[in-house]
Amino acid sequence: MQLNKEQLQSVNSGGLDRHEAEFDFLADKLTAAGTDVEALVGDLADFQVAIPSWALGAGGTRFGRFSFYGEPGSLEQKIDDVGILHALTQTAGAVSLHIPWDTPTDYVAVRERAADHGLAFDAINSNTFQDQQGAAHSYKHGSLSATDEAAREQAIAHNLEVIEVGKKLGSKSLTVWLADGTTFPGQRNFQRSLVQTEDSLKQIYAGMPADWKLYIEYKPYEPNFYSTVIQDWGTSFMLANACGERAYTLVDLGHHLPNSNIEQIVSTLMLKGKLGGFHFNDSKYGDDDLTVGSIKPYALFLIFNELVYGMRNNPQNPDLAWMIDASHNVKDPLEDLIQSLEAIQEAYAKSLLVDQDRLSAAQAAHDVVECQEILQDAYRTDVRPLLQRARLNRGGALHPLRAYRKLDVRDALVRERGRNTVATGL
Ligand SMILES: [Mn+2]
Repeated sequence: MQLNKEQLQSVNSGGLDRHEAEFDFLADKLTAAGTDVEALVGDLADFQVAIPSWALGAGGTRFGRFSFYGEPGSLEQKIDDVGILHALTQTAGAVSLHIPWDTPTDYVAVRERAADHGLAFDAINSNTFQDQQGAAHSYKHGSLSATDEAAREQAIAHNLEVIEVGKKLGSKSLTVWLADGTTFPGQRNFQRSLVQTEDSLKQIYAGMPADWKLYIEYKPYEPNFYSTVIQDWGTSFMLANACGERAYTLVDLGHHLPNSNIEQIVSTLMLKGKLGGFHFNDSKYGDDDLTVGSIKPYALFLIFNELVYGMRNNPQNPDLAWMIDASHNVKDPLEDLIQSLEAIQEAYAKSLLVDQDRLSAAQAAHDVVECQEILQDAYRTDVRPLLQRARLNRGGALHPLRAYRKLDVRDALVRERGRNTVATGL
């Protein structure tokens, strides 16, 4: 299934006059305050976020899984779903695959299908957190950190195979997230686990093409509840440095202990030129995988403020790989992703409004109140007309969620795929 420009134009038409009025009102105000509105809208239109293949179906918890109707049952259908998101929002221009869940059978056809939707293949993800059917060795007691040499070799070989898949699709980076760790004190030797992991990552790094990047994700707990081998940004940063220049830390918003200062983490990493990728989601308690911006939108804005500062002031840091990493248990996955994309664009737009020169002057004058005012003034601005303009300029939907419902996209998917579907890989 594919949405075309005519369908979008017809659902947009009724709302254009109101949009025009709201945009002009906001643009006048921002221009008077010294903002280059056209440049800002251009920045928003250029901002693209990858959608992971596993976010297109209903996820589950360790207690159960309730599937959603019309879920994509193949890689081709997953690409179609991201195509729908991109047509509506014009900000989901890439897909992030997971191997072995998404191993293509026909690479040419898969590449053509993605190109048809205007999609690129972003970072590719390996999986050593579960045993695959017919695998010779189990990851029950670790993969890249395993003391069992055969299991460790198998995990390294899997990552090298994932790189080969990515090469054929045009990916330029590999993301490694390790579930390795322990659930009970004394279960394993911390130092040995770390040494093994570093050695494994170095072997994977050595197997990457010269224009590829390695992203090392971290997480403090879960599925192991006493220790995780790559538990925090410091450990990831240390391992990235040990691997080499093209290895970076990847920050996932949900992979922190409560109240961690994530904006300071991204700031430090960008200063050191070592922030490679970013996974968006939101959480109340832990790695909840909730819709971006649904719980702590101000924290998201503060993080974006540091990301924008880094993008402007830290040429030593590479362009970032942006991805949504979320799971949907009660919502239509596509509606949830539309909400997430909107929240990301909103936080980005607001952070672009922060007057960095004024903030710098207020900081120098130790005017703490003024510093807070500058940030909150940007945060309190309703930037949605700017997001709408960026989408319209690229031929997207004025209101993506309303358009999705008006065009009965989910019904069309159910007609095409059936009601009792389960997304592959979940
Ligand atoms: Mn993640």
